[in-house]
Amino acid sequence: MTEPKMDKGGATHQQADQRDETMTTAQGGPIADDQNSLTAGSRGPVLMEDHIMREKIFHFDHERIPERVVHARGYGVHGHFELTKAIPELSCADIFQREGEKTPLFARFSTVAGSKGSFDVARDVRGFAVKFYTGEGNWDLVGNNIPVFFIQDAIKFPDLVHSVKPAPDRNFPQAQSAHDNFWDFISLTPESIHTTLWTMSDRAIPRSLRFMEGFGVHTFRLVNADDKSHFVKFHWKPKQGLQSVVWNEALKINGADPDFHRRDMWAAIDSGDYPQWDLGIQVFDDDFADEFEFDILDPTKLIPEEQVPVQIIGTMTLDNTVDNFFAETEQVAFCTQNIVRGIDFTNDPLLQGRNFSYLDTQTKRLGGPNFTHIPINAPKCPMNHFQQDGHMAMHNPKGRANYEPNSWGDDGGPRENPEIGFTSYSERVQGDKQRTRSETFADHYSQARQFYVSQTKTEQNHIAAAYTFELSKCEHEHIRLRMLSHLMNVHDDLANAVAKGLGYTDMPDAAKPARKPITDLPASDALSILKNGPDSFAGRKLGLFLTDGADANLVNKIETTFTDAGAKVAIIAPHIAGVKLSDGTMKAADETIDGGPSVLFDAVALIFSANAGEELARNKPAQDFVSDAFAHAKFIAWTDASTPLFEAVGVAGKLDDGILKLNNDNVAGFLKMCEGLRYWARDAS
Ligand code: HDD
Repeated sequence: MTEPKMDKGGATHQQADQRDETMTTAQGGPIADDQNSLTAGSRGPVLMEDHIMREKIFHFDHERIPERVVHARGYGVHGHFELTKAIPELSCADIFQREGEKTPLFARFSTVAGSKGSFDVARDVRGFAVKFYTGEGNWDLVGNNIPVFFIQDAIKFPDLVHSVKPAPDRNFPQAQSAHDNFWDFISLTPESIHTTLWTMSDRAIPRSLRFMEGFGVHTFRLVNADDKSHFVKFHWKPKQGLQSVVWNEALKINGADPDFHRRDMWAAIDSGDYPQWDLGIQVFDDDFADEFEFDILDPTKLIPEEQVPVQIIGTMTLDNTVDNFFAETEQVAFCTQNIVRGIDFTNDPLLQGRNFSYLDTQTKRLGGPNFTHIPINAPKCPMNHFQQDGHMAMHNPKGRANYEPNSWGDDGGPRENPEIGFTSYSERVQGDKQRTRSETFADHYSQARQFYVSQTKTEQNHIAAAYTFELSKCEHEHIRLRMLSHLMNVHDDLANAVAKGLGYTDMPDAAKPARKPITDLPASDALSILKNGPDSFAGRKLGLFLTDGADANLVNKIETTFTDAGAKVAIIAPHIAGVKLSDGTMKAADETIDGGPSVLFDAVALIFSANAGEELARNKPAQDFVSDAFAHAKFIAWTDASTPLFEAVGVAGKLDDGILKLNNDNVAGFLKMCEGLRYWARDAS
């Protein structure tokens, strides 16, 4: 017999060499016929003794495990973290000691509210969870793409999640917050208002998982070898820059490609365009914590980067897709309590509750306490303990000792090690046992206002439009008005814009704040997406719409110019077989007009032969291609042949500086324009 083979997904196969290619039962028995059940005669009943068919169907019946109660729809990929700045003075964590050292990791991005089969570009928070397989055990940084959270205390989490998920009687709406239950809960929970500013912003509809930030949200501790502690907040900064889509576009993307984000991640890694994020830390001490306007234990607040700068200490590179989605992405079990020596918790009540919840949920989801034996969850450093048995035990110690202390000497198994073992930071704790929320958590509007004033006008408009959209989906007026009463405490402009959008002329009374909001917090540029976009089109995608006879020189020049700049070019054509260019060469298509609407691309170019324009002007998907690109403020390149199509959709009279008539000499100029990603002046008008 050969040694058992272990694949990445964790299956072990004990197969004789000569049977490597032979299909077997799970018991290893070779199968002669996998097409037909065993029957009594060719038209007779199926026999109970058909152990092959019964085993196969039995296993199929058990293929599903409970989906995550939140963050069910996710996409995981492998990568590594490279330390660029050692921080031994701050933390003795092994991962932070040696510059240039790489630590393997697994990252899973997710939406929160939708079920596993929902669509990718829902308006939602995105999960941003990273499992570092460090030399001293696994560290899970289970964050989001938004630095604040809806609630301050974990005891409210089931209510928050119930409110956003489909209502229990009708089981809709799926994967969205635009409904009464959600806004009813939010409007009765003022601590959530700040986070809704973020979820109503374009942060909640990212263009790609590659183009969003990540945040550890809570304040954690870094502890050095002398047991000196600093507070820390963790940040992930995408090297690709920030970018989101607009709401009308998101709605259409979900129809055109419900897998938009996962396909984008898969394609980027598959083509060697590995996404990268810098890991940043905001480090501060007790003095800062005492002076700061808000409580650093309150997860509904952030610390502006202008107040505590983000120091970059390393880079995460995602460079490998999974071999098996179930084995890796589904079975990965993140737990906030997975920390390592040198990192510690704080008393943030949300974090403390999470530390209970994740272990509990993994036990249920993965069926028992041995989920740490599954390869994706197992540490990659040595692991020795006396935990034993249970469902699916796969690491079973040899020998007699399964307890300690014991006196079996060298055969006695693992021993404690005070030198490198985990010790908790010895924070002084005292107080009365009670159920109260600290007074220092009571300001719910100031940072919401700060977020709003930090946005560009375009982004402010999008926020107001999003509240208007969501509240318009609420059937009950008292819920809409209650939300308006909160927005009045955030900013008059926002409240007035939403009231106007909803069609109200009389404003309700403003909600009574638990603590008077601070109205003069300075704007923080770091909070805006548009102020932090990339200055290149690299990693973005041009939709190149062609017909037979399109100018070969121009087409080839566009392709080379954009791909040389690190962008992708997708060819859209009337037929999937492609088009014959003016020089007689064939150009294969990636999409047809029906399957490749402009919402799937960051910018578009229309290169038609002279006689194709009239026909396309009567083609509805072609019309939508142009009118959507125009409505979504995209840069558009065209030639004369597009004129009838422009006329058909009313764009001909509105040519603006985001629309460029293309020739062989200005392709580079078009690329330069596209580096702006969107022509926002059109959006405003
Ligand atoms: Fe959570 C999953 C992030 C609050 C309970 N959470 C989950 C995931 C992410 C987050 C990224 C998906 C992990 C993966 O990809 O498998 N959660 C957050 C953040 C929070 C937060 C950033 C606030 C700062 N979560 C939170 C609270 C509770 C939970 C307060 C419970 C009291 N979260 C869970 C969970 C999940 C989960 C039920 C569902 C599936 C899972 O854990 O593995 O335990």
